[in-house]
Amino acid sequence: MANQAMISRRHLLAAGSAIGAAAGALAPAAATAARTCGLDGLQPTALTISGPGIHPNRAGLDDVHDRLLIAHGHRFDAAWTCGLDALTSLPQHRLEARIEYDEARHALHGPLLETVLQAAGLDIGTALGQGLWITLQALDGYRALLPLSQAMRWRFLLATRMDGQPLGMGGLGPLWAVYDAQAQAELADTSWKNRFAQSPWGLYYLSIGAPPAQG
Ligand SMILES: Nc1nc2c(c(=O)[nH]1)N[C@H]1C(S)=C(S)[C@@H](COP(=O)(O)O)O[C@H]1N2
Ligand SMILES: [Mo]
Repeated sequence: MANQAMISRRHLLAAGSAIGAAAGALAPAAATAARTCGLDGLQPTALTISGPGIHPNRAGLDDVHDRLLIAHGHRFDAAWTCGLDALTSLPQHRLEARIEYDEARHALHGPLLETVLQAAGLDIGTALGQGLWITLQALDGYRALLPLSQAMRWRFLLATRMDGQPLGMGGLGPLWAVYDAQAQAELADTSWKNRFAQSPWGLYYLSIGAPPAQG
């Protein structure tokens, strides 16, 4: 663990301008977030998280590199980002749940959303106290928006594997935000298919923010 942290720090220091500069300005809690995700420039970004309480390890949106985020209408001045290896090196959770597509039970593995948000520096208690919401943005443009309190109550998993197989691009992956839809009492009156509306496959971006304005 200590060794891993050292390697990550070395990568971080070698990673140069934006990341190095951000790391220099970080408080101790944020250093943990940065350590969790040593960007060595070899792994593509798999997940980006922005919003109040997130400890950034990258700068704001860049017109050249962030095409999909921009196309999907997202804006931020700083964010936390990491590759798939960093996510699979976090504590892993196993969820066995009946999924929508074949209505069969499958074993899903990956870090809990809560764990990932904490790795990104978020103080969950503070965020819940502020009544914040979370947006889960998928590659195809689909997005789910729900109170963070609901996402924590449903114990969202960011699955990277199903039945042992990595989830991939073109399928449900590389990240699939899932929960046990059958186990949620508040979904009992919802039709089977509609219980999965908050479960974006191809997840690539999370945004923490204020509740949506009442329409
Ligand atoms: N990326 C992505 N995830 C998604 C959706 C989608 O269109 N794209 N649809 C949602 C909805 S409304 C439901 S009911 C389930 C199943 O939708 P699907 O058949 O489009 O996967 O996935 C959810 N996750
Ligand atoms: Mo749906």
